Amino acid sequence: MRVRLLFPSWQRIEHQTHYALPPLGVAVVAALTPPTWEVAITDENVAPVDFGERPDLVGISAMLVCQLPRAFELSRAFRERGVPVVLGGLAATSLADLAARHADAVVLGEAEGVWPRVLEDAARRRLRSSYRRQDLAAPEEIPPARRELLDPARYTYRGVRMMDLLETSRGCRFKCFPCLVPRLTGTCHRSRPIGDVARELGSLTAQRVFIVDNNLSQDPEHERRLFNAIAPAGKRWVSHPISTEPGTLALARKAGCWYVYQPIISPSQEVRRRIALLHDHDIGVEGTVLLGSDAHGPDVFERMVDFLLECGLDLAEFTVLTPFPGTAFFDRMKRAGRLLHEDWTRYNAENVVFKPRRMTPARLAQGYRYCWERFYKERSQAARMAALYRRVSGAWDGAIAAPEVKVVRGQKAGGKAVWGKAVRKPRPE
Ligand code: B12
Repeated sequence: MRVRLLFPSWQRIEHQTHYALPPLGVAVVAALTPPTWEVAITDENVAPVDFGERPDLVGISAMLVCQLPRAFELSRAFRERGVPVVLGGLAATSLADLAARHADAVVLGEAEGVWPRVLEDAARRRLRSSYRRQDLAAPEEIPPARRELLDPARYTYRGVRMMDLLETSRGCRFKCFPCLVPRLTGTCHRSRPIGDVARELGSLTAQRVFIVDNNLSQDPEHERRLFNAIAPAGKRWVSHPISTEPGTLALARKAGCWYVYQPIISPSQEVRRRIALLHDHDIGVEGTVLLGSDAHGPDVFERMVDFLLECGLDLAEFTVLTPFPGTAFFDRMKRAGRLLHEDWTRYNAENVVFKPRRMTPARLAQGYRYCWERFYKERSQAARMAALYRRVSGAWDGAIAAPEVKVVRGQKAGGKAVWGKAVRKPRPE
């Protein structure tokens, strides 16, 4: 029996650098596939889907809601050819009823403990319409992902190998209002056995890694043990927030912490303090800046950018606050009649999809563009990125900031913003 797993493409955000990372969800699902099934993966972001293929089952992963419409198109194409389709992933779970209308079966939540059962039913041609385990997966059940099914040569940016993804835990005890994760993977922090994580990290072929956990600072003692255990792998990694207790920061740096994402919703002393502490430990900071909260008026944009520049933030990713389905924020906006539409392709944090409280949607959209342009006016994204690369290794400087690479921000190619035109052959790290 053969199963093909698909990761649908989605429209990239104009101002962001356009790159692809090897998807983790499908690689974990592949690892959960029993040996009686032959499994293969297509990430449509880097390779075309072969519609001529006739596997016994297609599994489609929808992580972002803006991926869902494409997931449904792919599903329809295979079902029309007589191939049963199972949908799974965070976005499919958060819009379960809609997803169920577009597939033979939907897997809600985690695949651990469920996927082998789906395959058994598929083999007997007795798929149920939906599958969901009652409890959350024990962290020991999370297998090492089958990344070898994804071709690393396809995941490069300007010739440099992109990061591999790794998870060390699931769930999040912080219930931040715009975040989907606690609702879907629980508010209990489930850490994988540290030995499993260290082994998996050591086995990665990429030198740089994105640790995708929601927040590593949820259990500071575990965090310190984790950092000690992963240090020998010699990788450089990026993550969501870590503890800023100085002892832990020193350990993080020794363990290879390169930069961390810092959510920023308002200019505050706490944000300033965190950035300074991380910089003191030679760890970079990329701000994920959310614009359009109920507290934000039309004056927020200028204040925000001035503040970020003054704090010396390394990189900023501006996002329009978005009520993603599955969050309490979405429910609140819907109840209040503040959603402008439910066109999921536009729920990507680049478009205004709800009525802000203290300004018009058009003003928010304009302010969002202003922030991108103003923050990167004096130092382009490419220059800032290059500076960040220099923090990890001089070896990468040439690949990223070579003088002959002419970087033209905002230049359009086929409707998309590009950074520069240089195309290089992938080089080993
Ligand atoms: C990695 C990541 C990214 C990467 C994705 C790279 C890649 N190739 O995968 C990048 C950096 C590109 C990214 C971008 C964005 N992201 Co993101 N991202 C994540 C993150 C941190 C991890 C996802 C992951 O790998 N998890 C680990 C795997 C193992 O879990 P999983 O995918 O859920 O898979 C499990 C199950 O869902 C299931 N499953 C999955 N697929 C399938 C398929 C089948 C057939 C079955 C049966 C089961 C199944 O089984 C797996 C094992 O249990 C999540 C947060 C999170 N913790 O999940 C946010 C998250 C998915 N991102 C989010 C957001 C908001 C964004 C951005 C919009 C942010 C921004 N403003 O830029 C952008 C996209 C913008 C754009 N248009 O380009 C939101 C989701 C929003 C939404 N509902 O659409 C999340 C949930 C973060 C959050 N806190 O809310 N992201």
